[in-house]
Amino acid sequence: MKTAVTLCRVTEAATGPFVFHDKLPLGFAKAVQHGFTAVELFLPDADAVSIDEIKQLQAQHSLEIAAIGTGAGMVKHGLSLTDADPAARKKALDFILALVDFGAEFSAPAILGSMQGKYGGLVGKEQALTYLAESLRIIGCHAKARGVTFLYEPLNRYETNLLNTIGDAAAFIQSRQLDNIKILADLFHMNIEEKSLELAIADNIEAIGHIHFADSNRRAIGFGHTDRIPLLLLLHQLQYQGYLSAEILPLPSAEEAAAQFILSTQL
Ligand code: LER
Ligand code: MN
Repeated sequence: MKTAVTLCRVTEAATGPFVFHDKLPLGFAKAVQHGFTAVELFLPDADAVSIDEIKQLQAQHSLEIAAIGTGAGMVKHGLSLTDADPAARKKALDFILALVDFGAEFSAPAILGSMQGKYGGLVGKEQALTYLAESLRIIGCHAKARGVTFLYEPLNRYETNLLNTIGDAAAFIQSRQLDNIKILADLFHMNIEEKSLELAIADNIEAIGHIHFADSNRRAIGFGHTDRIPLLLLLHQLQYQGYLSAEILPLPSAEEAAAQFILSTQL
């Protein structure tokens, strides 16, 4: 199974679910030491790190780039695709498109998580879902032209009130006829929202492009109460080809979280 570890360079996300917060050369070195296939990058914006620097680190360490997070648009700049203000929505869209371009340099999809925002106030639910679909249509098309997919991540109810389950996200993508959008299945959110992790995955495997492989308490699996064996057996049986990515808390320490994560991906 392909594995990725999160490298975060966003100071506002210092307490977030990311394993390593070191400068990238050290983060890449630690990813290799622990035996990861790839890194998942969480950066302040598309201009924060040069493409050449990432390409050089990739070549030096033989690591893939699994995905690019866009959440800094929310945590740093307060941007969301469902903002009531059209100028703010446009800024959010441009922020994401720039990260799609950045990721495409490494064949890596970008992710829409917290930048999907929430409905409320001046924006009702239907209107917010329409804003979300309009943006995903533009982003999916933009990403396709650059040879990458785009990942949409349903979040738990405490982070968004738009789409909380994998099934609802898959139905939304299908009913709105959104092309080139895959679902990011984050087991932490799913542990809150789904009846069964395995059923949600099995029912929607064709739509799932990436997995945040986290335990119920957002630590590495084995540090909470998720049973990894049925999950791994199912993913093997379904011939899941995407990444299992360590978007997890660096607890009890980043090193121990990374080591446990690698163990947790093995049958
Ligand atoms: C992002 O991948 C995620 O899972 C969100 O919880 C971030 O807010
Ligand atoms: Mn996630």
